[in-house]
Amino acid sequence: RPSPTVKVGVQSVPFAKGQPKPGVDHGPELIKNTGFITQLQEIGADVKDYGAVDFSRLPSHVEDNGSSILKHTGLVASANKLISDATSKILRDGRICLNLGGDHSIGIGTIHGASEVYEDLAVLWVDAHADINTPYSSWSGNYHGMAASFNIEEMQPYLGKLDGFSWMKPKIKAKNLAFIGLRDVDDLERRAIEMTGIHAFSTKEVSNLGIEKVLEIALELICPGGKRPLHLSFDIDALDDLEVKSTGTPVPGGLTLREGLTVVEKVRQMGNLVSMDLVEVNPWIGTQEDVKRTANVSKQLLLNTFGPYPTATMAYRRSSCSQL
Ligand code: 4U7
Ligand code: MN
Ligand code: MN
Ligand code: MN
Repeated sequence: RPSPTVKVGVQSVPFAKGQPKPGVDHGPELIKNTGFITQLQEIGADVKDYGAVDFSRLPSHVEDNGSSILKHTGLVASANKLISDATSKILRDGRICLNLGGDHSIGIGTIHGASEVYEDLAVLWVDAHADINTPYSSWSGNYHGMAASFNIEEMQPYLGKLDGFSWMKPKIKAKNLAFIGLRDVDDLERRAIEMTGIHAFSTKEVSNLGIEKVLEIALELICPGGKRPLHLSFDIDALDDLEVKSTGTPVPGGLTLREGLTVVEKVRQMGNLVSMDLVEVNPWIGTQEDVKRTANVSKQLLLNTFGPYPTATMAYRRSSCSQL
């Protein structure tokens, strides 16, 4: 149980060009409008809102290199430089950096920024997808499906030289990264995982072992004894498509909300979280009801990550006790 004075810095990262569907840049707004910041403050957390990463100087449109299927390489590269710097700044203020996406391509910058400040960073990547395509293996050309590759040392030989990314200093070791929730992985991504030795727990492992056990194993592998600083990259599509409909690439058969809450509770208990992404929430997808539900699920996740006690669990206990 962390001290109630957990210090968090929240930044909106309204970036959508890592994938083709409009609206994901409005994710931060939707999540903030749930009032989770005020609610955390009311239960004693020290939460500061840093506003949005300033993309105003990015060109709104850059012509893509027509000979490549890769989409918006230049924009993704320069946006992530800004994201990396903004993340480092919040961490140097002594706060846990919470990044509200935006599509998952922002993970390139958030993890980079965190790894600049914290040496030996471990990464827990909770997602239906492994996001470990490279500019050569990706068939979609969407950078949100390549975001994990960029910061991994062992992946560098496969990335090639890309215009705009020369500022990056990749510092994450494959053995310090774990995936949880995988159920839609491309063939070449599977090869990348096997080749580099990244730890991967699919939804099959979650049903076989249970989420508690999976987390115990994964966290002990990437940060033995809880001693390494941890970045949690939480793609909302890790959760089942019945829980979360307002996201660009939903996949059936995912984690339940309770399993998702257990992920963040375990991470909180370990006490070494330094930064977190919550990404791929898209309020322009689904019905009004779908959007409301997705927003509420996001809020529950964040309350359970930073709240001094597991709110959902307590609420559940209270209501079930009253029935005894
Ligand atoms: B997300 C995909 F091909 N693998 O590369 C790709 F299936 O951030 C999907 O996890 C990527 O939502 C999904 O485009 C990216 C595809
Ligand atoms: Mn995903
Ligand atoms: Mn993702
Ligand atoms: Mn997605």
